[in-house]
Amino acid sequence: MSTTHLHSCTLCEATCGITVTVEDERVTGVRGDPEDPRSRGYLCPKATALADIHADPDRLRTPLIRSGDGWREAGWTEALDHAAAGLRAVRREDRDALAVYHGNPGAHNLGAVLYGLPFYHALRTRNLYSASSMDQLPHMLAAWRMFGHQGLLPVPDVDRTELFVCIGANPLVSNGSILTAPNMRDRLAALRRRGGRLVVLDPRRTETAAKADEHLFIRPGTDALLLASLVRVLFEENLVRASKPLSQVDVLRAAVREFGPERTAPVTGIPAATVRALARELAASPRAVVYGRIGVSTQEFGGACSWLITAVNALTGHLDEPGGAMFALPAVDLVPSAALIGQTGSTGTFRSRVRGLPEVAGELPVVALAEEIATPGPGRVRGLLTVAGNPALSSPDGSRLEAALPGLDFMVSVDPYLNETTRHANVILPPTVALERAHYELVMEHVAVRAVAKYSPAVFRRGPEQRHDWEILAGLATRVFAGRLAGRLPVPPPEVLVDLLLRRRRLSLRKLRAHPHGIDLGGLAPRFPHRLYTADGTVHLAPQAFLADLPRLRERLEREAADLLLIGRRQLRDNNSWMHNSRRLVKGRPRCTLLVHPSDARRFGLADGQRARLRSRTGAVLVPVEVTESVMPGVVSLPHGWGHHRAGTRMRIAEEHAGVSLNDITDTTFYDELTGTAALSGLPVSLEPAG
Ligand SMILES: Nc1nc2c(c(=O)[nH]1)N[C@H]1C(S)=C(S)[C@@H](COP(=O)(O)OP(=O)(O)OC[C@H]3O[C@@H](n4cnc5c(=O)[nH]c(N)nc54)[C@H](O)[C@@H]3O)O[C@H]1N2
Ligand SMILES: Nc1nc2c(c(=O)[nH]1)N[C@H]1C(S)=C(S)[C@@H](COP(=O)(O)OP(=O)(O)OC[C@H]3O[C@@H](n4cnc5c(=O)[nH]c(N)nc54)[C@H](O)[C@@H]3O)O[C@H]1N2
Ligand code: SF4
Ligand SMILES: [Mo]
Repeated sequence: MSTTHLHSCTLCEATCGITVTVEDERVTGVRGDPEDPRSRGYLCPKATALADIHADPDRLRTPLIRSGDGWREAGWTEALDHAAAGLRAVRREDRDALAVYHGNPGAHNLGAVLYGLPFYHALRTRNLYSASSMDQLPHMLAAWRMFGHQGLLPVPDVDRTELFVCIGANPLVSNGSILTAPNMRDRLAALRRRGGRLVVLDPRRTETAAKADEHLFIRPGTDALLLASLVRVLFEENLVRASKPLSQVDVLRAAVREFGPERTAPVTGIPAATVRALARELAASPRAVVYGRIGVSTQEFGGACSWLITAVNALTGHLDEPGGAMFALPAVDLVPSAALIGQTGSTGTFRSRVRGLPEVAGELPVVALAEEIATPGPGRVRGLLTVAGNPALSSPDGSRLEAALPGLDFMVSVDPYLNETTRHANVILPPTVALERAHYELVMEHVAVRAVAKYSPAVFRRGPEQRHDWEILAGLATRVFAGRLAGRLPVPPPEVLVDLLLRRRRLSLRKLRAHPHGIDLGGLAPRFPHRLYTADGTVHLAPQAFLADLPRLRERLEREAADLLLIGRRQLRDNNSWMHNSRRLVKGRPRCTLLVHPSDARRFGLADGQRARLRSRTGAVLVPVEVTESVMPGVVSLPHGWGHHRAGTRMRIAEEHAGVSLNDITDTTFYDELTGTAALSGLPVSLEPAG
């Protein structure tokens, strides 16, 4: 007998509504739900892989405890007791000796959000790390300094804008980031149909750039210079048209004076006339928006980029205005709740032990993790809890981190796979996966172009031997804090908390169950001034911390740049590092290739298909070369998340398509000094034919 279930795909930020058909405990189809108010039937090829993950024989379903050189399966009580005892022993004398790293899928997981985050904070360790410092921290810091709250992340109003300037993002492949807007292909096509323009600034002619009206090749890591020039032209040509209360306008004017477009053009590669034309067009368009994502946040000047993008939007009257950069209003709004408990943002309240790197948003930057484990002395990290993260492949200089992990006294991983990271653990606690658990989208709703309240029950009942992330995290938390009492402490399921949170918007779980496609709560609308959290009710255009970073940017103007820079690349059928064990996602031509411009291929004596040695300060990888004009001269591109050849993992399909890990050659000393965010893009490299 076949049954049909409504759910949401939680693999990426788009959070598409899906219809899953099941026969005999097997998924027979995953389709887009045409009645989902936001995704309206859209799906990308990854959604069907939800079925592969569910059925994957390599996926762990019972805990593993390290035993000699191998593993033994254990029951949950034993595994949780063992894990908690190990964690307790590590933090007995020094709370900071226990580090936590939590990764990306945790943000798409109701149980991990509700039970993980409070647990990590309750551990009161300074050594709290996450994927944020390889991702959106610069956006958060800019939001905090400019709007008074790190959770107020601007979302481009893509459905109403007439000029979409997309810098360092490839939404046609990533499906949008800090932009929950499924089906970007149709949305961008609609923009052009209504006479609007799409302008893309990217060192690679991406899938999005190929659909744009204008694509500008920009040299990696120089966007902040271009943005400073844009701001300067706005002032110089009297194009400022602010519509919201702004402060520090004159300070900003003075700060960007030295970044004239004629001066930055030779460094960015964008001619001064183009910068001027873009500034005029932004100012003249009634509805326009500048949007930047990973390409601008995970680079040397990530903080400056995020700041200046918002400054441009504000100065041209496109902040909190239809068609501009706006703010979502989710059914469960965690922004005021966080403000209520004083969590609007922070930096520098403490520092990392070894390099003295400042905390941002309560976390230390991931570029500090390996050295905190490897450097001897008081305060050394001796234990690690990883939850939904694979820093061995995802974090800069991952191989160095891996080399440090055996030096830990104890490591626990909450993860469904025995992979490059979890193979170092003492205990692996495998949770259920997406189709086995209920979902309510708490996090992405804060960056969605339409607010939708949707609850989906699990498609499959979890096996009696399985546990959800929330059960595992609550099980660990109670054992770490309450010791022997643990088993007897009742913990409410996430549904109880969601129901409570929903009631503040006169919604309830019951009501949501009656509307299984989701309840549409409307699109983006102006939110200022009541949603501003600055003390004076204005947008701060020139926060001191950002001004203080400008000398570093000025130095970039004068620096002799390396002649070959590495950038990353996301591909439609990848999801960072962890979905390569799905046959349908990895089949076809090997995708872990290095894109090289023909002029560079000639210069380094390389031909298409040949293997090359790509070297950085930290290491080298051997990669097949793809010669193409889609990257700019002086830039090479390699996707991240590959490198599945490590011994001792259990992902048989991924191993057959191993590729190499880009993060084997990235560098923990290359980061944005303002925000601590890893600079994963714009890394100086060299290239030569391999043997
Ligand atoms: N060079 C380079 N590096 C990058 C990036 C880049 O662009 N270039 N991008 C960065 C970005 S933006 C990010 S977000 C990070 C991601 O960094 P991470 O989050 O560390 O890495 P992922 O590859 O997403 O690994 C996710 C892990 O979670 C596990 N997992 C999957 N589902 C679940 C679940 O439901 N519960 C639990 N407990 N575990 C689960 C998977 O098995 C896997 O081990 O990578 C960063 N690294
Ligand atoms: N298919 C797929 N979708 C994903 C993911 C995935 O791994 N695969 N990961 C998810 C995650 S965790 C995230 S955070 C989002 C990211 O979402 P996006 O940011 O949209 O994704 P990317 O494809 O990394 O886009 C970054 C772009 O920046 C460009 N770039 C690199 N360096 C520079 C630079 O210095 N300046 C400029 N202007 N551009 C630069 C790159 O060429 C690339 O096109 O995607 C999410 N969606
Ligand atoms: S775009 Fe693809 S991966 Fe992302 S939520 Fe939608 S179906 Fe899932
Ligand atoms: Mo990310």
